[in-house]
Amino acid sequence: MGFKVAVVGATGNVGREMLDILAERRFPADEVVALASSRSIGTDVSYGDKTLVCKSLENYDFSGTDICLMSAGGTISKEYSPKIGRQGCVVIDNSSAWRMDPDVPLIVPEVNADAVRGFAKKNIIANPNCSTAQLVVALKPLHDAATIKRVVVATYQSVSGAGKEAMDELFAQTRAIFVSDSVETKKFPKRIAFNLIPQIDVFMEDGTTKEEWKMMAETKKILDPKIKLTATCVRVPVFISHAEAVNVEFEKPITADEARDILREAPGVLVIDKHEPGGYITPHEAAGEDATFVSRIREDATVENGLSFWCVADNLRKGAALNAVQIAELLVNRKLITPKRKAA
Ligand code: A2P
Ligand code: 11C
Repeated sequence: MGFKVAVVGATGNVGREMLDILAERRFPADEVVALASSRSIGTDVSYGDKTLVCKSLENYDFSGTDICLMSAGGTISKEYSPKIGRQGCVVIDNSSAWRMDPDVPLIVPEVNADAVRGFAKKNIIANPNCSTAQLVVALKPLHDAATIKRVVVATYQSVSGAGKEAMDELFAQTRAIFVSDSVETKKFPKRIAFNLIPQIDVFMEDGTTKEEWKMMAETKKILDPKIKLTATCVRVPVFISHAEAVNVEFEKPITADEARDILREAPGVLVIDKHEPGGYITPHEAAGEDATFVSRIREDATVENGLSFWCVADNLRKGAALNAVQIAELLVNRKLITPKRKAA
């Protein structure tokens, strides 16, 4: 018998991607259920070559469900994930609601798979923020080789990270500018079309934004609490994939050639790094791909043991849906869960 899997937020950017990836990777599911708000009851969503009809999350009985992939935002997750967990269904949550809870593992399978063992306390496992996920995939092998002291990162984040309404806003504004119509701003604090916005999520008291804080706090929890990290997170008028300009200071010497060789062997990483025009990966090329692409690897002579690189990944896949499905695969492959429905 296979597993029964529910996808909550099945009509959203990440939820749709979760369904695609479950089908693509042939996750051993006997039954997949699509859930969203009551507004979406009856809406069709694709699961491989099948069509699922959305049901409402409210009052859904999870007692026969093994795994719930949850991507409906933090407020919904805070309310529902503990209840679902108590019904014996493991929640893999894509929101920020549980990431810093000491009883909830925060997992990127290529980086800290062993930490998943602690999931049974609440039956909740957290998926990191998209900008953190790709960063730690690239940092982990370098940290193992030369011990990271400090990271300075600037992000270039696509609008899909802010949900499907945000993608519609970039499209509508771009169109409005071309046809000389009035430009409406709803989801973003300023115009995003043909512009950049140096604010993602709300401001913290110290002037950083919550997105910048998340990158710092989540990297510490997933990779190493000793790593110092400072981020500047910027929204760019790109639909899919986040890019990051990363500068790293190490304790031990490491050359660009050594880093390139290490990254070429690293799980989840693809190095595309030719010193010629176009010899690097851009967000457009990373969209729809599973890898975290690393390019522009070079030594930084302004600090001792410094390296800089460029890192790009599909934020809806490695940054969200793919990572969540990989966590589900980890539970299955390590036999940490078994299907509730047994063979007759
Ligand atoms: P719905 O389409 O019914 O509103 P995105 O982040 O791309 O905007 O998607 C958010 C997802 O979260 C959507 O699938 C949305 O469903 C879902 N969602 C929003 N509110 C709820 C709710 N109260 N219960 C269940 N799912 C919800
Ligand atoms: C963005 N990184 O690009 C955000 C989206 O904590 O899961 C994901 C927010 C989160 O807007």
